[in-house]
Amino acid sequence: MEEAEVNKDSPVPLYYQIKEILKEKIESGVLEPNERLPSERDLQNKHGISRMTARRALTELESEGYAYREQGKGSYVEEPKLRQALSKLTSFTEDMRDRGLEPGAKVLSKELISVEDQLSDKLTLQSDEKVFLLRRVRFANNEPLAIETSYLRNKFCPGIEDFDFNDRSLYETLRTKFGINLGRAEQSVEANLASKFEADVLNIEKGSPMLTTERLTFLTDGGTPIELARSTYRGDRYKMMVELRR
Ligand code: 16G
Repeated sequence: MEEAEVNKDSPVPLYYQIKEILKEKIESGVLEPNERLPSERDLQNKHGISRMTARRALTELESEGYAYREQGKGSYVEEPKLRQALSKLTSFTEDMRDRGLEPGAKVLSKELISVEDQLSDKLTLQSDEKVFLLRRVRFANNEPLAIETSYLRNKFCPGIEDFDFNDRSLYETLRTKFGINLGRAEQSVEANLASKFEADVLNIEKGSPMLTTERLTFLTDGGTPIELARSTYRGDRYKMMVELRR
């Protein structure tokens, strides 16, 4: 294969050029997931650069989520991030199946509660209205990816607290057991760092980058909120995609 060369006269730093060359190979599939990347020494010899420069290129590739390091062995190509299209109102189960991955869940907590303040306003709750809280770790092919916390207006789905959400989809349950069809949702995404709790549950380092979302979902009338979900996804495994039209 024709190799891209570094340009030593360019104002673009050498480590950056090397990183971009490797990124291009990963994105085009020339280097496949879990394939070994060239070592610091390989890069040094091949491009006539310093060891420091080679190391920096590899370290940055890791921090951008393109590579991972195996202690004493070298750097390897990371699996591509999972894309979540923000234009479609889909469930976690549907998102994973679309990608050929096996969705999974582990319930962390499940209870009927009364809520106040912001949450109650967003869900437009009446004063004595109960909310079903469901907090789950979500998996793809057994890898923990996210923690999702859903607050559902119990009056639309009385008895939902009796279902076992370790092995069933929430949206499917709403549809098939309660005849609830979802119409639209409003969703925000922001950056965060993993707390100790999130890190322990998701098996990542405390302080890892996370994408935190809040989704308010409405019934088909478009104006009645049914679910407020606050979820946090591993930043190294997730990419949120939005389609823009003009
Ligand atoms: C998605 C939703 C969440 C919902 C869940 C249901 C976000 C950003 N999105 O992950 O609101 O509770 O799907 O998934 O939180 P399930 O039908 O697979 O249980």
